[in-house]
Amino acid sequence: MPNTSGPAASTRRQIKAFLAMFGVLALSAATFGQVSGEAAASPPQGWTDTVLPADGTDLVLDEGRGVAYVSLLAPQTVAVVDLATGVLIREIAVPGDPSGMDLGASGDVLYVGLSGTGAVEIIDLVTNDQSTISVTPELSILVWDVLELDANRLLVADGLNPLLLVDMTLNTKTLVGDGSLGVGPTLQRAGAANVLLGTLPSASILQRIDLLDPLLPVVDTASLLDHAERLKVSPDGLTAYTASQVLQTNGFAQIQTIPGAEWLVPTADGARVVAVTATGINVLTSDTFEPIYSDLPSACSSNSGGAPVERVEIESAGSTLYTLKGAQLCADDLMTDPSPLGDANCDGQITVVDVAAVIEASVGLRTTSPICPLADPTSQVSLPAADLSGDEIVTVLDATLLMNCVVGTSNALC
Ligand SMILES: [Ca+2]
Ligand SMILES: [Ca+2]
Repeated sequence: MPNTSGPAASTRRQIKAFLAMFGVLALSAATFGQVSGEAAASPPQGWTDTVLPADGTDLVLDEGRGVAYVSLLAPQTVAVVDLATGVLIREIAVPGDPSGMDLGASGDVLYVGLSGTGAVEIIDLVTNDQSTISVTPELSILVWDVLELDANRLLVADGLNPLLLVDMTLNTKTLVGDGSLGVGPTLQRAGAANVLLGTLPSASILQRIDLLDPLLPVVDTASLLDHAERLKVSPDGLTAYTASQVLQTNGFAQIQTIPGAEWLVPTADGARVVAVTATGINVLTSDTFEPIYSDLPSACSSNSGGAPVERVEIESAGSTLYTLKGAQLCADDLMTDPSPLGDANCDGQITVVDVAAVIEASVGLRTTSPICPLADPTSQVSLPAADLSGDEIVTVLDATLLMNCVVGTSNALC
């Protein structure tokens, strides 16, 4: 029930008087239109989406060199793209169809699975030397993915068989795992003790391999998951993500589902999870899955038609999301507050409604929130959006500055 008397009502009368002073109370928000366009968070400054010579298969970020690697089947090359600008710097030719890739822990070696050739290409990123290791006849020629276990050992997957453990020092090759592995496994490290495999949608199986046992046995299996091939693992190795599911690495008990998510990607600090949906990007806390940002427009989201999203990666600072979609590599800024200055109620428009909200906040009738969207848009304002004066508090000065914006009186802020 709304307040009709007492201090709150008195304050509301003062607010009405304030607004009336500007002669705007009777005017609807629509009269003023939108001062600012829709909230936009992408792409990062200086970035132009990359158009690759062919569809990409895998995406690896090499932040040490400030580049991304994209494997390109048709020209049999690995594209090297500048992470800051999106410029295609060069292509590295490989002797086969490049599939899954892995950047070694040293940061100086790129492993590239070669489908159709039954081999792994090892690219020394310091010297640019290349060498090739055959993984047949133990595996088929359809090498799908490769993962470095340590500087001497690789795990290699083809579409159908157990994995192959390649010891590059001892020059040995050993089949590991078991014959029940599903089709097209994606390999991901999960902490020091585990490797996870996520397979293609036909079975969509997750498996955990115990690295502490020399036989590398499969110790956990879960099936019929939501796109297990989109497997991601939290930095601490304890949480696995499929397209829309959050699971414990150990045993695959489900922690949470995120309806509508097509990809779930944890940030390197473990604090956030980015959910890519058909309509945009949501940033959530990783513990309680509370929204931090919702429906950021994506430069390359899967709703824009054409090729499916093949890979999604976030760089370690958590500020940029890279999306490989067909022959396009896109980047989205995840850190920009999507609420423009003045949009105190986080609805994407700057109107007289925001002025009223800021006045209410200035007299204690609303609390401030550090982020959009607001948990309760009727009792909160976004502090970054409401604080036009930049002094970290919301006062009547902010309301005055905002009113100037809304009525079209220019100031430095609008
Ligand atoms: Ca607004
Ligand atoms: Ca202020």
